[in-house]
Amino acid sequence: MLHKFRGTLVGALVGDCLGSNYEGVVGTILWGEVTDYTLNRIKDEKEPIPYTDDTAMTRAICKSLTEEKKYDNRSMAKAFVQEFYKEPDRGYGAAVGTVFQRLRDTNPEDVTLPARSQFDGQGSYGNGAAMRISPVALYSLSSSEVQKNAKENALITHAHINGVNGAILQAEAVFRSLPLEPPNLNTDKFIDDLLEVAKKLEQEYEESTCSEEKENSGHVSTSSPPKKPFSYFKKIKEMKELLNKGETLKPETVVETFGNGIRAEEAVPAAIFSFLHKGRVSFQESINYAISLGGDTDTIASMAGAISGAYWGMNEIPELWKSKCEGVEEAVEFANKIFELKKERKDDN
Ligand code: R7I
Ligand code: MG
Ligand code: MG
Ligand code: MG
Repeated sequence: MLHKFRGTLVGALVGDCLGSNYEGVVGTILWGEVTDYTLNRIKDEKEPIPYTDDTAMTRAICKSLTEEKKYDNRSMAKAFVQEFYKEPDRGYGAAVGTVFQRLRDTNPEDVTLPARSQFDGQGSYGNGAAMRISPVALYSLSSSEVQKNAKENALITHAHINGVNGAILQAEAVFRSLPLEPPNLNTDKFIDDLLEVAKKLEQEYEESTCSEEKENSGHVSTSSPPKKPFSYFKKIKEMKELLNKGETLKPETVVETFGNGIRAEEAVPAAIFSFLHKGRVSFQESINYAISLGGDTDTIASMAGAISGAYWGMNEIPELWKSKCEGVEEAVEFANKIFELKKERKDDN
């Protein structure tokens, strides 16, 4: 299992580093171009290929978990703020810096407060909560704990339901890959499990907004209008149909179906799809394929890398990538520590 913990964090890291070469490219990228970069051109890099905000925030989660030896949202918020002000130029999303500034300047009792005031009270639907969430999946003991911790963590920066649910689903995807034994991936089972999670999240949300509306009836509501949630359930169902066609799908078709942008509702399904379609073949294919989708390449490749790394483990990540990307050693150290922490928690239970 330790090699799978390492695979998760190093997988997320190399996806971020390699994908960042193309972040923001409009449209899909030719397979030959991607593989020429990731398998040949990087051999000539003299300096380590730098990681971006995706990894910076993942590291902050690792730091908080291993220092506190438990999940604590105040400590998480503090770790994000510290990491951001230490290196603000790692390529963070345009709006999230304001959250860190408010957290630092006002030190609110409730650390989710600054994120809730963004975008007219709707909160950010960016993929920034999902992109960093893999350590939470490693740390948590059960699916319900994964969901609880991922949600709390997401709410520090992303109040929008689509940002939160994207983080929960990405964490679940990593959590459910950990116990699987490659190379015989039961794609349908994997998808059905995620469908169940998505369905429950969407039902819960509907129930909570219904009861809010009842409470508010007769009063002039001061809260923002209800946020229409994106249906991850429907999208994952489409994914199942697409995968069962049993043919190699053109990246253009995939991008038309899922998108490749900074919205969590695009990037998370695109990453899960990259794992199920190509990550089942090898770790390497998963990353190259995720990058070939274009758009938010560092983030989609990082999330696909976390899921595929949890599935394949550290030894299946190409040596070239492990030797060229910045921060691999630290990712391994964090994986070791979280592995020990989880073992202690299991023994205590
Ligand atoms: O989600 P976030 O942390 O960004 C992550 C992305 C990844 O690609 C990283 O690699 C990095 O490059 O950035 O940061 P946010 O600023 O919360 O969200 C990203 C962007 O999504 C925002 O800056 C907005 O442009 C957009 N966005 C919204 N636009 C309109 N209305 C997010 N939420 C909204 C919204 O509600
Ligand atoms: Mg980034
Ligand atoms: Mg960006
Ligand atoms: Mg990105």
